[in-house]
Amino acid sequence: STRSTGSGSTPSTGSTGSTIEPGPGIDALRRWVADVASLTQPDDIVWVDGSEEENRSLLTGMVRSGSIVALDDSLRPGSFLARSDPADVARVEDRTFICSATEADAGPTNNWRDPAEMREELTARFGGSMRGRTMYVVPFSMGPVGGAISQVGVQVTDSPYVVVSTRIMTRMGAEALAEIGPDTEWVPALHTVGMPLVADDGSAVGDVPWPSNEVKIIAHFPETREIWSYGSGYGGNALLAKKCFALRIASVMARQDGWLAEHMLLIRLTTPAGKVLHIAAAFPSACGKTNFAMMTPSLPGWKVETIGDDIAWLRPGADGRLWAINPEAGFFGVAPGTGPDTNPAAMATVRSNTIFTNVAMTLDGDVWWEGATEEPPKHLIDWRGRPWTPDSPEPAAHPNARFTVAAAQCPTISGDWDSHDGVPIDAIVFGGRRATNVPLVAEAEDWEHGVFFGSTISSEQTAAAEGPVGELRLDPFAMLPFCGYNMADHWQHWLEIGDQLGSKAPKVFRVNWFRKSSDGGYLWPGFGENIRVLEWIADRLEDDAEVEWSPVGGLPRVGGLDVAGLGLDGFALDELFEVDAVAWSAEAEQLRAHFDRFGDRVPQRLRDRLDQLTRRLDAA
Ligand code: GTP
Ligand code: SPV
Ligand code: MN
Repeated sequence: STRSTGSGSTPSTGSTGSTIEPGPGIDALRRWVADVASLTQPDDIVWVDGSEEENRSLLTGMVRSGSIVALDDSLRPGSFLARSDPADVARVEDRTFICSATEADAGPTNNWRDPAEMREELTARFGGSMRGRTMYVVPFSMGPVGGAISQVGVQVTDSPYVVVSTRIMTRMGAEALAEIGPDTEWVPALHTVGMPLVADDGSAVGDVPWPSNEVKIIAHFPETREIWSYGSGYGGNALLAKKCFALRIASVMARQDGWLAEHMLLIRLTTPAGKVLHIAAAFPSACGKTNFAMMTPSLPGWKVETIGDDIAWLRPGADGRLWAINPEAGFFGVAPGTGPDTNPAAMATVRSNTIFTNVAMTLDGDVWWEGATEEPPKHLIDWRGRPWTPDSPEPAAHPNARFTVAAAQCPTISGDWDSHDGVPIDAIVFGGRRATNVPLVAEAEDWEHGVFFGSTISSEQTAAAEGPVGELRLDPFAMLPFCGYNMADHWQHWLEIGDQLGSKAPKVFRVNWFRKSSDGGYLWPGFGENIRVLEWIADRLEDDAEVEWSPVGGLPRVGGLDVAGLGLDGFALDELFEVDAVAWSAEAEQLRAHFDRFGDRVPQRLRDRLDQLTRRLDAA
């Protein structure tokens, strides 16, 4: 049976749900679940336990109802394909809200709504929203259960897809529930796809494979640490443990309690000499975190092990260094572009027990996406379920098609990926997708300069969110869509963490794999060749490489970066590192406008760094 903790499958008749009050502890949890049920009116309540048996029965039920397809068991064992509604394929940033008490606390880069007004609107929308459906109560731990920096949350959802996905992405079920004692703080997260199966007049509504609503609202209440998500079943909109909790709400917790919640991958790097280094890197969505985290180094003797591919929680440790954990337990990775040459580790990870969303299907029941093989199969079913051939005008997989798979299945996973204390960080890397201006790698002078790097990341927009792909935007700390409070306060918080770390602070770097030549091709081969940049970073950490200081940071000296065998001509190398003072002066003016958006919340130390950049460019 999937009914486990016996906390009543009949909704409580207690309060009306208009005043859902989160609070610490298990009694508060029971009350909250009862209140949500009386508001949303599901047919059934199921407390999930996370067991294998429960998972199998959920998947079987979804196959039977047609909401997912079982892939061929010999080609892709234990794996499934979900096709979303074509209008529900990515995060919806313009429908994502930070409902802090004051608008200034959300800051100019977040959509803000008055918390009382939003609560009222959501309460109305959630009213009866689960009629005819099952409401799942999903306890989860972010970070290893009982770990020093771990946190628990409970998501209520009417989507079984969300349940099976959360089981992969977090430590979900009985163990997490057992963490919630009378005094435990847990984050309540409400989710509905917003498509009840019973209309207001009582008539039945037919279900669809991917229920969702035209209206989508992803709301966060930082002061009460609550999440309400309405109308979407997709990824970051619906798997609330991920972006909503582990970044937006956690960033608020982290600021209050002296740690950091960041959109960062984590790796363990072993040099040929046997030196072990841990590196955290922040790149915006669909800008290479998963690929970097699973890198197969092209240089002999180097080893990269995966700790996390999307989110890191970092905290100063007792030894004064910065320690980090991956709060997740799985990967929700971009499928297109993932192939045996670019990311063999990811290809091996998704061989089995994987939920694919919006990829194409082969006629024999396997999956395919652009880049999975060099040549596409002659016939496919595209991500919308339509026949597809190589002559079809549209891609077979949606550009934001994803795989959901357990981290433990990754061949490059590090032995200490789920250690309770995490790993000590040696270097922090910021990156973005920039066709121009930004050099392949640059080093910050110190932590403060590194915070300046982070605060000024810009990147060309990708398909990970709704919006114009390719448009350049400032994405500070790769957190533009994920910071739960005023972004300028985030920069101040980073400066304060640096003050605390002092000489034990990690070194900071900026990278750009995506610079293009005038003919439009990438100048840098990327992927496994990115080890060459890591080699230079490792050498810098050991004081083994020289640096040439430019207005935009420290660059490798000529010959300092090992490019042997890449076939890059001197011209391409020059282009990769060119710092064009005129173009950068224009960029600096954009950065000034970027800072001005935040008014006097911008730390003076960062403004000074910008002035310094301008002075250096003028002198160059
Ligand atoms: P999210 O899961 O959205 O946060 O994305 P991510 O940052 O993990 O990006 P991911 O590694 O999935 O890569 C996104 C896209 O960038 C894929 O199509 C990759 O093939 C491509 N990509 C990743 N690394 C490189 C690289 O070094 N060079 C080039 N040219 N493309 C890359
Ligand atoms: C991202 O967009 O950064 C993702 C995918 O990792 S989602 O979970 O949808 O946010
Ligand atoms: Mn991401």
